Amino acid sequence: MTQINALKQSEPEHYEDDVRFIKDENGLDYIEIENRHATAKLALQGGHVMHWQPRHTAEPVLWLSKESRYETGRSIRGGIPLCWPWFGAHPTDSSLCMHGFARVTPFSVIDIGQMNNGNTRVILQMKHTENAQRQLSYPYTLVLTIEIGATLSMKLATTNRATQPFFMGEAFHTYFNIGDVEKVNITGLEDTEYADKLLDFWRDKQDGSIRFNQEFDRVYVSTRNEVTLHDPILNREIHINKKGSNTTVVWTPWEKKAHQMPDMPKDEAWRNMICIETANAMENLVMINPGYTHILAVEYSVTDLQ
Ligand code: TA6
Repeated sequence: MTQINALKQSEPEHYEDDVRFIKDENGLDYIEIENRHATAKLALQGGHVMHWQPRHTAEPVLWLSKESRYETGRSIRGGIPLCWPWFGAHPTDSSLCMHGFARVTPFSVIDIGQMNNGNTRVILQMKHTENAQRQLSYPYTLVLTIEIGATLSMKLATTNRATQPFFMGEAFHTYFNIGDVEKVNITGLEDTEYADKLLDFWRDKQDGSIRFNQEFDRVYVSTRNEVTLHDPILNREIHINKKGSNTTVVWTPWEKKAHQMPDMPKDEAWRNMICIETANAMENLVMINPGYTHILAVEYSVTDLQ
């Protein structure tokens, strides 16, 4: 093993676990986490994981727009936005915001602590704000459990507290940090049916692995497959393993659409992100019976290539 690899692979001998609570000038709350396996940062608004970097890999795993705005009621561009209780446009009311309201709703900290394996576990619960109640009057609880270590585990638990069934859509709308969108490829969705949002939801089957040379926005349905993002520039693979999800969404805005988005940089930064989203959408909506809980779960891991 070369000296550099030896340094990169080694973990600090004695590392103090560290959790810092921060409030910014807009009054938004964040938690910064350092443990012997990784560093992370999350915003309490939206239960939004903004940053995660295992110590063994040279670059952050999540992409975060340098033009993102950190304001009450506005979603952060990048990291892992939560789409809940619908994915995409609201099924019947187009006046409601895209991807639901969870990503702009404050979460409270239920628990945070170190685990025996050195990981840090954070448990957050979405608050019942007036804005949330206006958009969804059902009684429910939404709890997000995040485990930060050499892997990143996310579990979004929806409990139906009503007396009738509850239908919903959801996603971890994850932005991955990559070397160049024209150089990466995605495996695990071969032969999977998709709806192409750029072709009025035209249906087709994925032919081989996924590569990019233009805007791409596909909803892969009825798939529980593990997906791997191969990045020859950052010399790593990112593995996405999921449970409780039957949909995987893949999206790059490409240059024109990226430059039309106010919270996306106007330079070539769009090349350094790809969204691979662990979801339940379209024909994969989830029905939760009264008193039951549905969990959307995903685990991210990174393999550094020699
Ligand atoms: O998941 C892909 C997508 O639905 C795209 O169509 C695009 O709208 C993207 O989400 C970002 O949505 P946002 O509301 O975060 O700007």
